[in-house]
Amino acid sequence: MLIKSQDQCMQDLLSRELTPKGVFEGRRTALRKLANAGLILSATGSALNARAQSSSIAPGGGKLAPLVGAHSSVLGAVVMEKPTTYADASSYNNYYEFGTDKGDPVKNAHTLKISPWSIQIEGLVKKPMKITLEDLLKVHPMEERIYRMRCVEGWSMVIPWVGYSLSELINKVEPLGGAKFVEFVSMADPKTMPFVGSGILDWPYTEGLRMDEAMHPLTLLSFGMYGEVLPNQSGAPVRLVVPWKYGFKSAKSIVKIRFLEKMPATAWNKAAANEYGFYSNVNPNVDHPRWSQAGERRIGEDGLFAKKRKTLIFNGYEAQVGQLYAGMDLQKNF
Ligand SMILES: Nc1nc2c(c(=O)[nH]1)N[C@H]1C(S)=C(S)[C@@H](COP(=O)(O)O)O[C@H]1N2
Ligand SMILES: [Mo]
Repeated sequence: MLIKSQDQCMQDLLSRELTPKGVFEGRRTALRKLANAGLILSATGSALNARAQSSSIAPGGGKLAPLVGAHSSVLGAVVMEKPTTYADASSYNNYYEFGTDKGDPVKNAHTLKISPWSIQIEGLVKKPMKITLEDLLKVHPMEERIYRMRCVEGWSMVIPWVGYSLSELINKVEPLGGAKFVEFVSMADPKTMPFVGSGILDWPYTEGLRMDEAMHPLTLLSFGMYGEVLPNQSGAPVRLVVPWKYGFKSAKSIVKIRFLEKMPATAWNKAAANEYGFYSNVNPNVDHPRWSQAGERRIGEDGLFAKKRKTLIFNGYEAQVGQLYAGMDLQKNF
């Protein structure tokens, strides 16, 4: 995991904005908004800059600055693997609201209306609030984090996200003592999302984390990837990224966050409880009932007949998150 300084990050966003090729008007406007929000922050972002003095490698043929002594603010979480290309990460997606084929979201998600946007925060918190996207962007300086992403289906990518730790937002709303779980609710608009209303899942798409998982610094509230605002198919304008769990835990296009005493139901758990547990930590030793989880196909890297990579426990983040599950039976709490 790499974390870039605020200034570097916004410089990259701005320089990308000046790139004429492949940058269409809608993205330019959105990008300008994100950059403006970031620039307001940069005056107060010096603490972060001191903590994470780093820049980043150029992922996926992008225009980012070369790596200069980068280090992570979460020790040991540096991913040295080659990032997936932007083309792959933005065209091979799971976003069932827009269809179930990997190529459906990129084709269909242009209808997603990402402005205006806000997240309703409610439940067991001292300060429930409806926070607009503009205010969300200002909660904390943006960081770039390069994470592995492992889908439960047996494929993986390496993606440079832009965002900040979800804990920064959680601290702002001051959870009450009784809050033990956090639920995330995705947008579900049948007018703009062709598969909402289909029987595939119980819409809206919902996910959940235990409070300590939600507060873990690796858990990212993401607004961008590859130095740009999120494309719609990747969960614009704001999504979760929980890198040690199967991809479906990382809910896209979030409109509501609820703090709860009890473990919430989740969309995939409701659809098939024996296949998709609440925890869904990446684990090569716990097979899916219908397939092995011991290996994975890295998108863009493997040919059709190439050998799979070995899947790592907690997706390679055991040093950071292993202690969250100390003493737990991971076969039972899958
Ligand atoms: N709202 C919503 N969020 C979602 C999904 C979805 O269908 N709807 N798919 C999940 C799954 S299965 C995966 S693997 C990741 C994929 O993220 P990506 O397309 O950005 O790689 O998003 C997750 N978040
Ligand atoms: Mo997935």
